Amino acid sequence: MTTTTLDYGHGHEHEDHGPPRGLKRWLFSTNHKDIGTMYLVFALTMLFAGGASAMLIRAELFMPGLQLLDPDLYNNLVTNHALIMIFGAVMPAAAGLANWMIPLMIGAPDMALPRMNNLSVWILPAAALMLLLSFVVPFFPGGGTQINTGWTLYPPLSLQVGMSMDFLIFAIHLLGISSVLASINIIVTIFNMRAPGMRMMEMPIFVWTWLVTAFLLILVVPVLAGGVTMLLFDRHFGTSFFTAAGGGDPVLFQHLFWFFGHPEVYILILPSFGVLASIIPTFARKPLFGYKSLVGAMIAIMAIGMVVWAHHQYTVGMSLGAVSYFMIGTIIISIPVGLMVFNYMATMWRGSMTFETPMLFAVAILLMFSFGGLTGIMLAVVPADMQYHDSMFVVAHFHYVLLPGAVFGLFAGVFYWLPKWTGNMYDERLAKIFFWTNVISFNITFFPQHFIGLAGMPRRIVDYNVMFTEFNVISSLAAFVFGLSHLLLLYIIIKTVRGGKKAEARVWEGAKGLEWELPSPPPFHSWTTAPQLAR
Ligand code: CU1
Repeated sequence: MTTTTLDYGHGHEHEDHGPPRGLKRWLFSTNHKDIGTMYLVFALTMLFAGGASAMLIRAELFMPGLQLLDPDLYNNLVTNHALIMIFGAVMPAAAGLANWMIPLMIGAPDMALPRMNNLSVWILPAAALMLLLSFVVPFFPGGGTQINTGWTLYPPLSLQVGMSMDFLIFAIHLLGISSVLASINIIVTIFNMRAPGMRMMEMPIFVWTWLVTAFLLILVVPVLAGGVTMLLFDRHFGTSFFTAAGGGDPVLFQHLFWFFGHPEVYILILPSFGVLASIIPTFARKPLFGYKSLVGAMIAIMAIGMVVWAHHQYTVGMSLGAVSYFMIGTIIISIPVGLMVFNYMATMWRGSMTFETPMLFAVAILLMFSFGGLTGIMLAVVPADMQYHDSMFVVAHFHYVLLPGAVFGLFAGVFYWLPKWTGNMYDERLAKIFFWTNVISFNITFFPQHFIGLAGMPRRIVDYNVMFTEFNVISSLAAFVFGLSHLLLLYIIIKTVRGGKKAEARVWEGAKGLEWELPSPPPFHSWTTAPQLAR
């Protein structure tokens, strides 16, 4: 029998038993589970960083005339809140679930490119440092002005920002490299590492959602990288891509940004919808409804989602033909998205449902996400959007899309899989308290913003008219509860990781979904014929 000697530079005499421990275990990790954990820890850290900026934003908007923050600092916080939540919290958390679950779901020993996997995750702290620098540099002497553009970084304003914009552009480059590497890894893993006999149309839907997401990322992230690189060239190297004085066009940047920005919404949402496809059959004790149509819907979302971007720019003065096309395309997207929601509801139909925390989140997600979808249709309509554009209504809309559609789905996935990851059961009572506090305070925070938006309160402005006071007070108070509720989430997770009741082998008692979802490899001949696989 051969034993492997692992030498990490210690020059130790003894044979090494097992994988490296301590810091080296994480630093040099090529293990999909450890890397998944690192993604999740990073995401949780960023959730609190992005949450802190949200708390400051809501504190500033608590009352008109407060002016706790300098207006540029306020807009800097708006910028950072978005970037940290999107690139720091949601995408890495989804990547954490992908790393943990995709190899397990397709019966692979690990990701296909484990060392690249290590690189993908360890680029993130560097990118976070660049983001942090972009935020704090203006506070040092000679640091220039703050990033007051919002995450959309539109020129000409972004051409006038000081050196913090350069740090931000570099952060976006790093985050983009990390995402593209991770996407390549996921695609190669899914195409090449499935258990023998497992066909594409037999993969769990979570794997499918990630396959589509990975393709979307590879298609659109380089366009954002190109856009911000052109911005960098305009800022420092004398080009005029976006400056009218040099023959350029600032609206070109908007097209490049939203060519990335709209599909990005699906990048954030699809992995969470994959989580729902795992959770709902388990707690409804029924097979997933309409597997093939779900795969088809996702591919349709990817295809149509890439050609509707300019619905974010109706007010820049496009031709009637152009805005009509983008309006119709956007409305058509609601069909495959609605189909996914329908299939999940049909899965629940006449199921013997129980409402453990993951399922509570799943049901709440379908309700609230559908509401965000409906306000999305309102915003897609050109003449109406002329009124809603850049109002708090838009803020309310996309928070109803992204919290239920992305963040809550990730929470649900964490609760669903924590017992599998840690071997311990989370505290169901505390988790339910978290669910209700979280979801109720979320709704009280964002629902009133529809009203003040429709009444004319603009977004990304540090102060507002007294007529909007009441709803802003309600929104801020609920936001503080919402923010604090995540401390309970942190407590529940730490408690589960450190111990607690041992999870049973079949965590979700009598759950049918788990059988096909987490295969302890069945005999190959039964792979395709097992009744659990027949959908
Ligand atoms: Cu969009």
